[in-house]
Amino acid sequence: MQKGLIIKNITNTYYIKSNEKIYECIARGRFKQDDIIPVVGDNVEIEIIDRENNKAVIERIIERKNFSRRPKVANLTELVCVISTKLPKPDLLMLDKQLVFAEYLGIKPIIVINKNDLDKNLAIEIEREYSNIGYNVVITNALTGEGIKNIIKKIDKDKSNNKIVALSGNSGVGKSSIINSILDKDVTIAGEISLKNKKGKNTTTITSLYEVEKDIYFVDTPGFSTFDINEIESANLDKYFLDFRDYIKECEYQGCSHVKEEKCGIKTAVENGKISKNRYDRYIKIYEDLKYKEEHKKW
Ligand SMILES: Nc1nc2c(ncn2[C@@H]2O[C@H](COP(=O)(O)OP(=O)(O)OP(=O)(O)O)[C@@H](O)[C@H]2O)c(=O)[nH]1
Ligand SMILES: [Mg+2]
Ligand SMILES: [Zn+2]
Repeated sequence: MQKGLIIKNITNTYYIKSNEKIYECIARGRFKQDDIIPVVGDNVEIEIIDRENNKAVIERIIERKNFSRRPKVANLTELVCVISTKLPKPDLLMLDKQLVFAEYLGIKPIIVINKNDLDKNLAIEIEREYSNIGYNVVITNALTGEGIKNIIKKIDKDKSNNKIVALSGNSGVGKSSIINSILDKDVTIAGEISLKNKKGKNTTTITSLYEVEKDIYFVDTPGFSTFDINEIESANLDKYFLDFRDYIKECEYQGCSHVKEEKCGIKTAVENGKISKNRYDRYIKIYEDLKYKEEHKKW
């Protein structure tokens, strides 16, 4: 048995990187029975069945550190949350949702403010707001490459594990442009088609990992610009707002939702200017959205 990483999945075929080779694999039938299917990002054990043609079978999925349902990816280590200063204008509600999702997965978010050429002052303003909370923020121009290397610099390289980095952000903010700029060339995995075509548009329609540096992979998730946060429970949402953490304990009621309750530490912190009113308002929006979906869920 040999360990490997699923770098690509097309329906029932998996491409697994193991000892610097790519194996074409199928999964053992029992995974389906157990209602678990291997996904890109999974660490697996494989048994080689045809050494000449690099064919193998997935025998075991090693326990996942985290899992995203939509898009399906396992073991993310970093989430790069991208917004742009203009075209489209910054969607901070979406940004906060993605930051919350990163906390939920237990991974590090990196905020990228792209298209700094279109409104530098706005980029700096947003950078200030989020770095004050404690987030890592990088300002970029994906067309010139300015700031792009700083994204890679923010990725922890201390651990020996693979880094699996996903980008999220509304359509048009520049995710593909950022990946292309990082790669600085058309990257191919074992004869795989290139990540971009002449227009720089994504041509792949399957989830794949692209190795941008040794053991640092970027996930390409075509068809998904942002991660679905609906699996987060509204009651846990406050824990994923970093700037709320110090004040939750001052709420009179345990399980305070910080919406209508009196004697709420979060509301007091907003009044005293310790938490930004805008962040609080976005918390309420996300909270009510999750709550509504919980109440209208069809089982
Ligand atoms: N001015 C400017 N334009 C940029 C920058 N980065 C990307 N663009 C342009 O913005 C447009 C959208 O960029 P994409 O990289 O396709 O955006 P995306 O986030 O991948 O969009 P989807 O794939 O639809 O989710 C393209 O026309 C890019 O050339 C930038 O830093 N400055
Ligand atoms: Mg794109
Ligand atoms: Zn409260």
